[in-house]
Amino acid sequence: MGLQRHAIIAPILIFALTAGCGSGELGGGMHDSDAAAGGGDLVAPGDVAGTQQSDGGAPAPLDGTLSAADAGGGEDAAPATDGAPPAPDSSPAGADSGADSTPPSASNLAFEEQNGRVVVEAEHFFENDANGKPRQWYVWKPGAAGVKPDPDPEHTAGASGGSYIEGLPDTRVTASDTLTSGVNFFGNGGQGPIVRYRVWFNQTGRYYVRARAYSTGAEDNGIHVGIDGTWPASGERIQWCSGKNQWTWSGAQRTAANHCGEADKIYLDVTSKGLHVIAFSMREDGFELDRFVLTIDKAFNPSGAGPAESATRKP
Ligand SMILES: [Ca+2]
Ligand SMILES: [Ca+2]
Ligand SMILES: [Ca+2]
Repeated sequence: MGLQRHAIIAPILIFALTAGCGSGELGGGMHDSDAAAGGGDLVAPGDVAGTQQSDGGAPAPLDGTLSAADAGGGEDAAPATDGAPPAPDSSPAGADSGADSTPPSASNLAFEEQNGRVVVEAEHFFENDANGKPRQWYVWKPGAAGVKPDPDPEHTAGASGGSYIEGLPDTRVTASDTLTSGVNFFGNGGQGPIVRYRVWFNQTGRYYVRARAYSTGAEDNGIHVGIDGTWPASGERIQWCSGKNQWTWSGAQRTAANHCGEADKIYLDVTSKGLHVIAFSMREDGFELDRFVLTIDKAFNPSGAGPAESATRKP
């Protein structure tokens, strides 16, 4: 219970999650400190696994309900469906207002890119896929119970829409904790649990990715991004080093030359107009994602909560 009670019990924006809520993972092993991420074997037996998600008794569980879609995927998943699917809502969520728009998960609605930019709340994915791993993306809302183990409290207070997603449980908190590839660390895009978003592009081009995350340590600060089921090298290892203990934007890529990330190296090439699926996959457990922006303007770097969320449309 620790977590939940800290939060501002303000409006319990429970937008019934439906199809998916999960949160995810942060996978990355080799981070700052990390030791080797190597391809280890999936050790971590049962302890870890998503088993924790539904710890009985806990009040208001993180609504990490798995999306019906991926229910079959991971063993861990035991969906805790709590609620009926929300009605699709195209109204953009207020950027900093704390307003919460209904996730378009129950429909085919896609966030629409306009003027070279699209902004999406991380909690508004249409699909939450554990990808067969003992980690899962969960949606945080004020007062949620959380999933253990997880060393830090919730951070809904400063999150846009009062909500964000996190990869849990988090068993690798410091570099001294065991790194188990495939369990609490996923070195490449697409290996770990995935959350997917529908985006409609009106123009093709190279879109730079800026994501807003909350890192409290050295093993919860990396994630991968991909498009249409592919995980290009330019989408691997988005990294956060500075801006600890607060919501911070990054579009930097962790490289051998700079473990803290090289600016503007994270991007996705959109080669056709229309509907595409943007996805984030866990690199390190304990990673927290609030929202993301795709922009053709390389010089654009969001501040604060960033621009208002993009409107949705039918594909
Ligand atoms: Ca945490
Ligand atoms: Ca971790
Ligand atoms: Ca958010």
